[in-house]
Amino acid sequence: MKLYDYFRSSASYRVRIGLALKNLPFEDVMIDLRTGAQNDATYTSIAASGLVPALVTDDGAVLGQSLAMLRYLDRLHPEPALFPADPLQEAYAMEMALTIACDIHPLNNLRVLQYVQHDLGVDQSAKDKWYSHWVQKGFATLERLVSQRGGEYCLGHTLSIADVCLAPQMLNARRFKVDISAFPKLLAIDARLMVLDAFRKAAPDS
Ligand SMILES: N[C@@H](CCC(=O)N[C@@H](CS)C(=O)NCC(=O)O)C(=O)O
Repeated sequence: MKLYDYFRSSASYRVRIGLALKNLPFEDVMIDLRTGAQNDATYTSIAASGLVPALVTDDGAVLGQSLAMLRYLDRLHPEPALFPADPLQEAYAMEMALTIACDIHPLNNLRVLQYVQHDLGVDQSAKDKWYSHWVQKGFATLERLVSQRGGEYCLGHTLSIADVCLAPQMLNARRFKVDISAFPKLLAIDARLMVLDAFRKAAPDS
């Protein structure tokens, strides 16, 4: 497999965690978001969205969307399972994962931040406020959800897709200096995740 990747991309980090948890080898191809390489025709001819990650399977199929990739990998390599077999538990795990992947991350993605800053003329401090606002709003939801359903990890005591999405988003929040002190349960789960080999190996600084 080949992963089109950028070390700081949290969506890519999700997939790197999944690959590491399942111990799957892959070729890592860096697309440098700092230089805009994601918008080059050479990349958009491979990845329709011009976003990272993109996964090229062993059969040569190209997948976009980190959660679609993780679901695909989970179907092919079920251990350890990232999507609970029980339908209700799976829906709970997806609810948390999508709170991050749909309700937080897209609002704070690079192209969105660039648009609000350069096209709408928003200054740096307003942009930072925007960023923090959406992280804190989404994390408040997650903190409530893990209070009800969490344990050692986001959903009980077993790792799931929710944890795979949480750790990268926590890292992003810290990088952008968002105050996350109001989310003690998320902080505790993140601390437990970040001692796991797969999460460390997949981390941007590893
Ligand atoms: N929903 C997509 C999000 C992909 C995405 O937004 N990737 C970001 C990096 S985390 C990106 O490529 N940004 C480039 C840009 O905004 O130009 C997924 O989960 O794969």
